[in-house]
Amino acid sequence: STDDQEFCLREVLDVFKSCLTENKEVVIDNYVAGWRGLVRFMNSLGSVFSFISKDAVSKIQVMVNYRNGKNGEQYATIQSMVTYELESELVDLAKRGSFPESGCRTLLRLHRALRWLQLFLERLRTSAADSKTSVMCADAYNESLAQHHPWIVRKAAGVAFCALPGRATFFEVMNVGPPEQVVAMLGDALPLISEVYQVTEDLYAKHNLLNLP
Ligand code: 1Q0
Repeated sequence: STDDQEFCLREVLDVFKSCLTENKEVVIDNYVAGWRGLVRFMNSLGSVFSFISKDAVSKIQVMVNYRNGKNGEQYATIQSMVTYELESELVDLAKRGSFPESGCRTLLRLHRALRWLQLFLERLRTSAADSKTSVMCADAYNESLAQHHPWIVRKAAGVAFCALPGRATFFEVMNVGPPEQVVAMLGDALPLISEVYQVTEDLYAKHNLLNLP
């Protein structure tokens, strides 16, 4: 709904809000749209982050391709995707093999990154004016995604974090208004992001999919 200049983080986070249906299914189109918005935000921070956004973009594209494919209806929600791919045996469960880009494993990578986002935004929300974004980002990363990344990726991520702009610039780029408003917006958005995260986490746990290769 917005072009590149008109980035507003509130709108992006609202997309995540709209992911959950009444019976708590996660709508993949909205989930993917939320990630698109985040990637746009990340790209506006500079080219140091492009190795991160490239990977996110390629995973987004995998999901979009499933949606547009002949079994697109099966990929309407994360729940329907899990049921479909498991019943049709389209997932490499123990080691990578015939289905290196299953919807289940691809979405799991984004899901883990959503945990990072949740932790990072929570730190930003409660941070003091002089807090360092690089430290908040690294702490959130170490608590989440880092556990799934090899050493070389962790190293590169650490370098990228040092290039993050300070808290004030960050808040400005969000385009939400003065810091008080950013904090309030994050307070509204975070519980919904957490809910999307938790619903997905519970689903994956129930089907034993949290460690897909
Ligand atoms: C703003 C700073 C962004 C920092 C993002 C932290 C994540 C660092 C991740 C670095 C690794 C990326 C390189 C590729 C890794 C893949 O190997 C890995 C696994 O996939 P696979 O196929 O090899 O098994 N991929 C992933 O783990 C997916 C990583 C996706 C990261 C997507 C991050 C996009 C985030 C954007 C949010 C922008 C900031 C929002 C903040 C808004 C509020 C101020």
